[in-house]
Amino acid sequence: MALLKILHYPDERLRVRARPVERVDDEIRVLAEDMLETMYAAPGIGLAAPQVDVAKRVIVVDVSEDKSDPRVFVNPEILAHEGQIKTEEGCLSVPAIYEKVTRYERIRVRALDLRGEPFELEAEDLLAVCIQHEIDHLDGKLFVDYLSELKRKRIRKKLEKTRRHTL
Ligand code: GNR
Ligand code: NI
Repeated sequence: MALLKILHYPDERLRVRARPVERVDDEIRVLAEDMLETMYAAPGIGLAAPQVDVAKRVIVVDVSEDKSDPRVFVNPEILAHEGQIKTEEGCLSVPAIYEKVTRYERIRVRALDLRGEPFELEAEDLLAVCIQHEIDHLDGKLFVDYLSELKRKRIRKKLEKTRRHTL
């Protein structure tokens, strides 16, 4: 088990489109375990591999209150969606910034599990929002991309400033 370092906006590595996993092997299983550990330690309710500088289509999610529902999705795809929901989002790669984003309210997702077996899942509300947020990371997209250019610019300036302090 290992804690991984989380990249922060505006790091360009968060903008790379992650590559599909061709074979779910031990390397992917270790990555998923390390991502779950990193997510819980943060703490967060989701994490995508590009956030820890791995350009592969792997995400982990746990929206339970007691870390009792870890889920791993390899090569996730949204097959169908319904409704819209506007919720306040945050991101471990955009620390201390919270803004409302509109997402699908219900989604049907297909992915591979850690044995490499395909599965499908219906998700709604926070779980659906979190999965959409994580899949966006796989496509190099961040929740700040849904905000106005002015808001995004303010956030970028703020994070560049705090980054200079912590370096
Ligand atoms: O911890 C997280 N909380 C959160 C809240 C609302 C919508 C999405 C999220 S995901 C975020 C962790 C993260 O950055 N995942 O990529
Ligand atoms: Ni995020």
